[in-house]
Formats: sequence, C-alpha cells, structure tokens
Amino acid sequence: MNPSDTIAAIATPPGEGGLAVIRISGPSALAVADRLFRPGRVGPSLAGVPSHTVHHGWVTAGEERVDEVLVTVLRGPRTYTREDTVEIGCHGGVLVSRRVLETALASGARLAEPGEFTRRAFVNGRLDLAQAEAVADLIHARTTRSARVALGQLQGHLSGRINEARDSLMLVLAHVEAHLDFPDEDIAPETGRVLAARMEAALGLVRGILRTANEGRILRHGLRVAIIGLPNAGKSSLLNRLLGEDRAIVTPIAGTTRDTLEETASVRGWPVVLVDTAGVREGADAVEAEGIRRARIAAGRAELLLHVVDAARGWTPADEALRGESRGTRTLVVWNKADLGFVASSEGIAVSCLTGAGIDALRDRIAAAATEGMETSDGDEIAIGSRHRDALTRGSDALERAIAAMQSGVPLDLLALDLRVAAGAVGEVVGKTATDDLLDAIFSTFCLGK
Ligand SMILES: Nc1nc2c(ncn2[C@@H]2O[C@H](COP(=O)(O)OP(=O)(O)OP(=O)(O)O)[C@@H](O)[C@H]2O)c(=O)[nH]1
Ligand SMILES: [Mg+2]
Repeated sequence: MNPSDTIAAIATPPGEGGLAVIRISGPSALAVADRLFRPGRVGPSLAGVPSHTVHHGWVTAGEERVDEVLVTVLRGPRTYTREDTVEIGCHGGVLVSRRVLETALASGARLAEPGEFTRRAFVNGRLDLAQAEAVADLIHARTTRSARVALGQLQGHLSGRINEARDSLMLVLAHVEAHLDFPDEDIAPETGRVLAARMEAALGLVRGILRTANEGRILRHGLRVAIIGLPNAGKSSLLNRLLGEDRAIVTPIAGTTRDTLEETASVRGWPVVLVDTAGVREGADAVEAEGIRRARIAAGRAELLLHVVDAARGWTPADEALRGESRGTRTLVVWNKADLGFVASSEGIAVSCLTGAGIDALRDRIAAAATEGMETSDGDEIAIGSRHRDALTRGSDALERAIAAMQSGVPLDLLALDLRVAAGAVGEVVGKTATDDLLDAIFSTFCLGK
C-alpha cells in the first residue's frame, strides 16, 4: 500500500460483455496511459488534454495494436480516488481486457489490491470509512431496499449522525480535560448539568443508531426462512412460487426433496434466504432420513419458519409434533392447496401454490416478520452493519459509565478516560480511529478493481 504507486485493475466483472473498463490511478496515471495509447487522430498527448475528456484511439503493445478503445482522462482531485485517473474502455472480452491490463502493467502501473481504489478514496479523504463500506454494500445489494440504504450510507446519512454524536462527546471531553489541569477547581454544578445533558443526548443518538442493527443485518445477510412440513405438503412448490422460478423439484411422490436447498428471494424489497427442506416423517430410508436431519438443522438456524400444511389433509399429529420441536422460533402456518377447497383455520394463512392465491398476502406476512420490532424511520434511513454495532456498543457502554461518573462525582480523570473510550469507539465507525489491520480486513473483502 504505497500511495506513490500508480495502480491498475480491470474494474468490470470477469467474463464476456460489451465493454470492459481498465482503471489506472496514481501520480503517473497519465504517463502510463501515454505509453500505451495511440490517438486515433493527431493531437496532444493525454498528459496535455483537459480533465474529464474522452479520447478515441488504440492501445498498443510495441507496434502491435491490442484493442480500439475510448480513454477517459480524469485529473485529481475530482476523481474517485482523488488521484489522477485514466479509465480505458475496451471491448469486453476476457483476453482483450486482460491484455490491456497487462499493457498498463508493462507501462509502469502495479496491479491493484482488492479494494485499493476505494482505500485510496478513504485515505485521501474522499470517503469516510462508513461510506467506503457502503460502496461494497451497494455492489452486493440484491434487493431495492438494501441498495437504497447502502446509497444513503454512501451519501453520508450514517456518518452525519456519528459525527454529531462524536462532536458532542469531544466537546464534553475538552471541557473535562481543561479541568484536569486545575485539579483544585470543581466543575461548577451548572456546567456539570450542561455536560451531563450533552452526554445524555449523545447516548440517545448512539442508541438510536444501534437500534437499526437488526435491520442492517437483514439487509446485508437476508432474513433466514426455513420451509418445513410433512412430505407432499407443497414446500418445494412454495419455494418456487416465492422465488418466481422453477428451482426445486416438485412431484406427487412424498419424499421428493432430500437435500436442503437455499435461495435468496426479494420479498417486498427485503432479502430473504429461503430454505426448502425434506418433509419430516417416520420410517424414511437412509437418504431421506439424512435429509430430515438437515431439515431440523435448517429449522434450528431459521429466524422464521413457514410450516406448510396440506389443507386437504388437515392438521395431523405429525404436524403437532413438528410444531412442538420449534416452539422457540417464530412460525407462520401456511395452509396450502386452498384451491382444493377447505375451511380455513383461524391460525395461519391460506394459499395455493398451484394458482398463486394468497401468495401476495404471505409476502406481506414475511416482510412484516422481517420488520417486527423495528422502527421505520421516514427520513434518512440508516441500517448499520456488525462492525458498527460492535463499536457503538462499546461506545454506549463507556458513555453510560461516564454519565454515571459525572452524576456520582467520581474523579474527573476516570470520567475523562471513559469519555475518550466512548469518543474513540464512536469514531471507529467513520474511521476517525482505524488501525491498518482494520483497514486491511475491510478492504480485502472488496472486489478486485473497486
Ligand atoms: N392442488 C394443489 N396441489 C399442489 C399445490 N401445491 C403443491 N401441490 C402438489 O402437491 C404435490 C407435492 O408438492 P411438493 O411441492 O413437491 O411438496 P413438498 O412438500 O416439497 O414434498 P416433499 O419434498 O416430498 O416433502 C405435487 O404434486 C404438487 O403439484 C396446491 O396449491 N394445490
Ligand atoms: Mg419438496
């Protein structure tokens, strides 16, 4: 991670496509580009053209033409990394894009590490750490809601609240530290009250942010939903319905599904990890019995169970036993095969996987389960990740200690210590305090070229 290096990578996904983009960033980006680029018509070298302009020509390796390209010249600091950047749009072939990259490497650039462009954007102050993480969240988002929250975080919604809390802690800390220099003077009661109120307000902010952790987890990893029930109830049919595609095998033979099958669906914008399982019954052969064992594991790991019942067959003792196994997990009883005609029971929801009746209502119920206990914020919606949750939990613990200390007249140096811990932990979210190890851990999860 040497900032004086000029780095290069293919920024588009591997594989064949219409275009590929090779990104070059660093102090010699323009010099590197000039070495490999021959303009389509006579003109100045790329080093001489205005910023934010596009140029047609050829990438050449020695005398050989590698590809016909469009080159975008972007001079820092108005770039993603804040450094001079050149983006080469070439044909989207695996070999072609690879050769353009190799030409850039032969012309003086070094291959970028995963996430290195974004890491430079962070180091150069273009993004804070929460915003940099939002870039990865946005790239990985698989539902509209996940993408919207990631975009909000990229725009600084979370950072704004974090900075507000941290700023007010720093103010209190400055005040307390000033008093440390004059140990004989106590903080005046009036001032003490103002400082305590400020800490309370900061704690309120931090707690408010912490309450979005559950939503953040679901938006990033999905709500785990296991589809369980007796053989032939229609579990695989339900999976296919919710996915909107023919993913799992459906047959009239009881015991069709053996292995568990996992797919992510978007339900009202929430990512939901649906797990289809083997129907639970006695006297299964060895293969099916293993499937049933896995079904129970999947049910144990799920946050929501869809217990599918063949309505024509009704609620059986085996259903009762299955229900008993998972009392601790939130369960929705799904009465399937409503098209065959039956009297709906009070508990649960009636659907037909055959006709699609009731499926929309079921989606609403799943989405409601995903948001249960969540505050739905109207304004700048935020939903934090696990790293933020851990840091803020440490921060709020220290802040609670500081508030208690302020109230009980504990020595000011101890109060200052807790305040420093609190401000430090809150600051970790936006990377005000970040070790190289932490940055390595975060950016190594990025894709190459980002
Ligand atoms: N009439 C009707 N038949 C359905 C409905 N849903 C599923 N079926 C039929 O019920 C049979 C079993 O469906 P599956 O989805 O394979 O049931 P399953 O619960 O996955 O069964 P196993 O994998 O064996 O445990 C198939 O013949 C489906 O076509 C429905 O809503 N109405
Ligand atoms: Mg099945």
